[in-house]
Amino acid sequence: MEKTESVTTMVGDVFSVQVHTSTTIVWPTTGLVENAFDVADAQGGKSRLTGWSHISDDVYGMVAAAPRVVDRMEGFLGGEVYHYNSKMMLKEPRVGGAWEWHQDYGYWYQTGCLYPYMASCMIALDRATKENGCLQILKASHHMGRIEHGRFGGQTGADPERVTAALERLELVYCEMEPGTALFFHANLLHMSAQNRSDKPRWSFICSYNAARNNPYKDSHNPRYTPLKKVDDGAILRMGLKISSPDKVFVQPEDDKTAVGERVKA
Ligand SMILES: O=C(O)CCC(=O)C(=O)O
Repeated sequence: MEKTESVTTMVGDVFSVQVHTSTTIVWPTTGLVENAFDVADAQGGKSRLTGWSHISDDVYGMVAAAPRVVDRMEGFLGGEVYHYNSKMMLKEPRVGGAWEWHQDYGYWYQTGCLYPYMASCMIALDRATKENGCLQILKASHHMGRIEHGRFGGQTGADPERVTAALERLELVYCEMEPGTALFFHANLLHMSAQNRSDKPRWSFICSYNAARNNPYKDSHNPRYTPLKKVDDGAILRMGLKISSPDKVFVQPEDDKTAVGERVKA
């Protein structure tokens, strides 16, 4: 049986040593910036992200394989999980775009997952506030089940009529987060984030998991079941500032049929 009762949980200081902030690293050498792409929001803005499918031998790979993340996911989803994808969300000052209301399963339904036995962990790298476009969620909306999704800008978004009805009935929570805080949420939780009009970046790392028993029935840019090797707690620190491994394979915008992405021009 799927466990979904308490699946939206914010855990303070999951990563007591802050991995980095968007301003402390020389980003262009890591591949994270070179492989970024933009996805248009519905208001003329562009949301920037970099994605990859497999856990890599770098600090973000160690975070995605850390027991403090994976064990919680296995508790939420009621059994073994594997890594489905990781993303760096690069919400830049003043120009960072919005994410329209959606359920992640609105995307992953399209990638051949029969059940919504999927969840994500969002870790704040910068301080996330209302001003710089923190995540907004509709509390307990995952109990609504999958909502129809369509195309909004370049994104997959939830049926606006349903979203309006849900907004009238459910509590809207602004997930303001200190760096190192992690938010665990179910794939059917309705969420969005506004454009960043502030002068502060809002970078976040998101790692997502699928239940091993929910192996997709078809190929997509996201992986089929691949056993996840958990690492010990010290692995993150041992990686130090190895932000990206040289053999890391990034998702290319043309491979992702669930969104219309545009490569960022150098
Ligand atoms: O980074 C954000 O603000 C939103 C990310 C999001 O909605 C997602 O990855 O599903």
